[in-house]
Amino acid sequence: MSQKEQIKAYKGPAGGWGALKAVTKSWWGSENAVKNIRTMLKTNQNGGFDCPGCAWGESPESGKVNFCENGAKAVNWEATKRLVDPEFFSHHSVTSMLKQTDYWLEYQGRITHPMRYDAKTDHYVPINWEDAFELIALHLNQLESPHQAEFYTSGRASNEAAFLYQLFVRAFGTNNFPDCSNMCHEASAIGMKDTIGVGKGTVIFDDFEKADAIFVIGQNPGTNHPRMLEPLREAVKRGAQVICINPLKERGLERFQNPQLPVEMLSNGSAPTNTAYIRPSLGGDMAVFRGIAKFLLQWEREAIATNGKAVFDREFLSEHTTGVDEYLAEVDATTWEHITEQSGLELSEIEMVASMYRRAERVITCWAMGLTQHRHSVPTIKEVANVQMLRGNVGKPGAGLSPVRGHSNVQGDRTMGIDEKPSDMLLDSIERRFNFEVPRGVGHNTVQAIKAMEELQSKVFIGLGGNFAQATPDTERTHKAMKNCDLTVHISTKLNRSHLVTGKDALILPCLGRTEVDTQANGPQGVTVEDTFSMVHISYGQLKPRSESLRSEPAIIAGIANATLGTHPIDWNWAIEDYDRIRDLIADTIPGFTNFNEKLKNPGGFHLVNPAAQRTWNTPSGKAQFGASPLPKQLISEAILEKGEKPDLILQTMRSHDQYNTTLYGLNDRYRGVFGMREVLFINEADIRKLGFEPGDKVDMVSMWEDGIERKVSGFTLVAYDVPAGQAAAYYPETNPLVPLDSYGDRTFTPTSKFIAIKLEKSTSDEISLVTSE
Ligand SMILES: Nc1nc2c(c(=O)[nH]1)N[C@H]1C(S)=C(S)[C@@H](COP(=O)(O)OP(=O)(O)OC[C@H]3O[C@@H](n4cnc5c(=O)[nH]c(N)nc54)[C@H](O)[C@@H]3O)O[C@H]1N2
Ligand SMILES: Nc1nc2c(c(=O)[nH]1)N[C@H]1C(S)=C(S)[C@@H](COP(=O)(O)OP(=O)(O)OC[C@H]3O[C@@H](n4cnc5c(=O)[nH]c(N)nc54)[C@H](O)[C@@H]3O)O[C@H]1N2
Ligand SMILES: [Mo]
Repeated sequence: MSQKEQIKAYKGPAGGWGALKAVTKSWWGSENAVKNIRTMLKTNQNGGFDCPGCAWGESPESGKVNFCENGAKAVNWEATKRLVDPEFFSHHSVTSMLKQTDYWLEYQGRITHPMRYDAKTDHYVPINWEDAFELIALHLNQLESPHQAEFYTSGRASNEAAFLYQLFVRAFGTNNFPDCSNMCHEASAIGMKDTIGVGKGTVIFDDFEKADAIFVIGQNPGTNHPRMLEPLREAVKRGAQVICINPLKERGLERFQNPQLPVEMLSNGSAPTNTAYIRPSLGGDMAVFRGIAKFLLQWEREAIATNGKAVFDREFLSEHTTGVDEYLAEVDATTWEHITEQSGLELSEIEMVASMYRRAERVITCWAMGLTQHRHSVPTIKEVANVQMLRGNVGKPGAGLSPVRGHSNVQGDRTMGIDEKPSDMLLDSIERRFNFEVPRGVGHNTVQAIKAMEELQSKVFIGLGGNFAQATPDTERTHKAMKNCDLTVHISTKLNRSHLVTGKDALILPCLGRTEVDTQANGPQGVTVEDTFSMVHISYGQLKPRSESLRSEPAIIAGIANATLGTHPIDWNWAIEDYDRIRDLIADTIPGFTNFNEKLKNPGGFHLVNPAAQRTWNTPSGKAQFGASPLPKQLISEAILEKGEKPDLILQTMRSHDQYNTTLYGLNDRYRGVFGMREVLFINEADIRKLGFEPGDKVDMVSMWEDGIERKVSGFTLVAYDVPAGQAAAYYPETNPLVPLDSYGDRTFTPTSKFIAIKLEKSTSDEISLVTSE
């Protein structure tokens, strides 16, 4: 492909024929087409399986067949006919596979047998399940302390798997639960807990139909939550405001054509998905919301002076909140100059958005990684909550806070106790139910787990799903840390780079995917998940398992637990004979799950009550609490500035349309007009020239950090793109080597993947970096 063919502006709406074409292609591409169409139709329907894509929810009443292009890709990717079997491993040494791209690795298909790394031959060789479990038990039981093991979880694990896993790990004796959530919505959980007393979103699907205004902040739903586009454009249609805050003009946030509406498809119609679009600097959102608050305060004072209509919801403020005076004093103390400088916006733009906010009686604020992956993400999210509270936009229909979750069960995993800093309530409850002394100390999060392995303190790594080696920051350093381990274990569906970054001993344990029938002693089993709106529902796999040797996640956890702990504190093998038994244990332990099995009979599942949505505040004061933080003085680390260096650009790392986190379905990014390549840097054309380059040139990126270590990726093509000056964007995981391990959010430890200070250099080689660990 010539460069001209690789970079082409995309003119159509999001969704539409492009999406339908992509779905069809993905059906054929999976080499399992007919069955997939049948199973697709069951996605998100009662009796079918839950889409293994994103965590967006549906109205249980809608009864529609709900799926999207990227959900189809996720299903087909899992249902592939290609197999990674023992013969495959006999042909490919670990060293040879390390030279392949991430795309190639996963494309090889589903792993069929448990495998053990043989360092002498540098090949993975088959091992039977019982021997694999014994090997893990041997390693775990010879540790000096249970805190020398790390137990990672990715957000696809079901509630049943997650509950068993945390019970096993706590019975083993540690709270070392690094998880993908540490890199994802950690700031949302902390920020909301501080303010409204609960770390989950307060809205449900139906609220979107009632809102007068919806904010979509730092989120790209056209790619990452496509089913969200329909409620957005419906909102625009009925005259509500949809206000997008994003430095990039994302296609899905501009226009959408619904592939499930024949008339619209045939007439090639499409509808707008926003009524206003403002484009702040990376990390400038707290300043935007501080600006909105400052306008509201100004208008409230004018209203008081003229006896006009109140701007604030005074009743809500006095009855339900504390700290509003301190907060407003902080708003007064923030200067307009600071707000415009940090937000990168004109004051008139903030004023426009503030007046839209003011005119709406019911406002929902949605956000994702653009807000959570910054150093000051917790105060940013609190600022969004502050603004919402000023007008009582929490705990009433059509209004609320809506962090839009990533992985399909990332929220459920936390509910089940995958948490390195568990509440006493959870621990007390486990102790009461299972009669053992649970570990009380705070365990390791993702960043701390990497450091513990680096320092040889942690010696065993077990991953329940995910791709730890590639999803985490500072790739070279992280790979070295993992290689220090005595044992690495990955419970996975597909081959990925984490399997190749082996400890002295290493295992791959292949599991069933959510699309597959899970048969245990008492017959086929369903598993449950919780979506972003706290709806819990059951999911039944439909496809025949890709290999007879696969085991379910709960069965694998039970195998490891049984080998390590025997029948303490439960008979693990008994528990997995029928997952109703696991759900009964959950019902006894986790608040909101009483009569769990009974409640699941309800079509569409059941809703976990969110106290804040009912205006009950589980905070120390018993009220919703304003947080009064000053805006950061500046966003770039002081230590970098002190060195007298200035970055060329601030880089954000994001997802293309053809990927699911570290899983790459293809090399295109249709809506951004990039085809057949991923090593691209989106940058403003004027910036390209200012820095002495031409569009299409190849560059190396070097990130700047306090420790003076050189972090570099090579061979990225400059793409002239509509990005605000001084910013750039590139894909993750290729850019993860640039993210310093110590550059993380205050209190969250979330790597600052949306704010990396970089310099550009003319590319020294034609080679592109593959993110390998050689
Ligand atoms: N198909 C598909 N679906 C997915 C995923 C996937 O990889 N593929 N991943 C899943 C997961 S785990 C997650 S967490 C979600 C992720 O969903 P998103 O958060 O939508 O994912 P990103 O691609 O990281 O996009 C971040 C968006 O925020 C904008 N942004 C970046 N920095 C800033 C900033 O400082 N301020 C503002 N206002 N905007 C900013 C970017 O321009 C981009 O549009 O999606 C989930 N769903
Ligand atoms: N630079 C940068 N880094 C980031 C981000 C970013 O925006 N920028 N985003 C962060 C975010 S939001 C997240 S959530 C993390 C994601 O981090 P992870 O959740 O660790 O990564 P994934 O790529 O989702 O994991 C993919 C692997 O999961 C396995 N898998 C798939 N399905 C199943 C299943 O059903 N069961 C099991 N056991 N395994 C399965 C497959 O083997 C596949 O290779 O990455 C984070 N890292
Ligand atoms: Mo995520």
